[in-house]
Parts: sequence; C-alpha cells; structure tokens
Amino acid sequence: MFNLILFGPPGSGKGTQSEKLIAKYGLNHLSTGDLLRSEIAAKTPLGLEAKNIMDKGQLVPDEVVIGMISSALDANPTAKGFLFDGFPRTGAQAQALDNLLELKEASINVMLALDVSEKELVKRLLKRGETSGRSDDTNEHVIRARITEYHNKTAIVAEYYRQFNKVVLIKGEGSVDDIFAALSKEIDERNKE
Ligand code: B4P
Repeated sequence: MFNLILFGPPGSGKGTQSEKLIAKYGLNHLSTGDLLRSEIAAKTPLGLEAKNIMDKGQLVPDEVVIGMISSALDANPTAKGFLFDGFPRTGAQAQALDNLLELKEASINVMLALDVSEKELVKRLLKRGETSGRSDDTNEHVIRARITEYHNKTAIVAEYYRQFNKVVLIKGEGSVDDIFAALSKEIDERNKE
C-alpha cells in the first residue's frame, strides 16, 4: 500500500493536484473537505453542524472527521493506496490516522507539503469564490480565518511527520503542470515496487 498526504494551507492546490495524482497513480482520494461538503449537500445532521463551523473558517471537530476517514478506509479494503487531501489537520487527527493505518499493517509513506505565500492563497480563494458556490470562499474575512486556523492548529502536523523524516516541501506557486511534475517526481522515487 502506498499512502500519501498532500498537505498545505487552504488554497495551496491540494484539491487541484489530487485530481491529477489519483488519475496517474490509481490511489483512492480521501478529501475531508469533499466528504463534509457531501454531507452539507445531503442536509444530514452532521452536514448542518459542519456548515456552521466551515462558514466561520474554523475546523470541524476531530471526532467527526476521524470517524469519516475511519469509515472510508473500511469501505475500501482492496485499495492499493490512499491520497489524503486536507487530512490530517490537527495533531490528534495525525495520531488517529497512524493508529487506523497500523490496524491495516500500513503507514504513511510521504507527506508532500505545498508552499504558497499568503497573498497568493487569498487571491486564489477569492477567485474561486466567484464561481465555486462555496460560501467559505467568498468572504476575505473567512478566508483569513481559515489561514489562521492553519497556522494555529494544522502547521504542527508537518512537525509530527518530520520527526519520521517523511516531509518533502514542494514549491506550490507556478503552473499546475510544473507543480504536478515536482510532486510526481517525489512519488516515483518512493513508489518503486
Ligand atoms: P478543504 O476542502 O480541504 O479546502 P481548502 O483547504 O480550502 O483548499 P482546497 O484544497 O480545496 O483548494 P485548492 O488548494 O486545491 O477544506 C474546507 C473546510 O472544510 C475547512 O476550512 C474546514 O472547515 C473543513 N475541513 C476539511 N477537512 C478538515 C479536517 N481534516 N479537520 C477539520 N476540518 C476540516 O485550490 C484553491 C484554488 O487555487 C482553486 O481555485 C484552484 O483552481 C487554484 N489553484 C490551484 N493551483 C493553482 C496554481 N498552481 N496557480 C494558480 N491557481 C491555482
């Protein structure tokens, strides 16, 4: 099993690059943002609770996202690997993910961390907000709150994996294809069967 975390602040290109990476490597895409938006669209109780939190730019409680990931892992027992996009976002989520993978005698192979300036992040998310219909992308105040949550709660997740020498920093500015090539190179070096 090859398991990859695509990491970075909101708007760093995780969703964009994930689409291309799963097509190339046949990994199972697990995006907690997408899973939460599906719950919102289906108007489930979980979705209604999550929408309130996401619209403020805050993180959804750990137990909610860990439960979603646990179910998704169990639902895909024959996967050749997973691409985790937007998860883990806290130390508790990282620890829970390691425990869940250990039960499957697997682990995280690498964390690829996209590095993008705050100015560029805000610009990209406001632009996406013009067309995406995502309420958390239309308001600059909410976008900045998401970036603050990232610095306060999520950036430390990279420290967690750094102690196991699993983090590679990738320049996340430039063309989508160039960034994709840089990510692919790192995966190819580690995914030799
Ligand atoms: P997510 O859905 O994970 O979304 P995101 O961090 O805002 O970034 P995304 O990955 O979608 O955007 P991308 O960088 O691809 O999270 C949304 C919310 O859900 C969170 O705020 C939180 O409330 C909640 N949540 C999700 N996971 C959670 C968890 N684990 N724990 C708790 N809460 C959780 O792209 C952004 C834009 O940039 C796009 O428009 C794209 O076209 C553009 N772009 C990409 N690459 C570019 C490039 N190279 N050049 C120019 N533009 C580019």
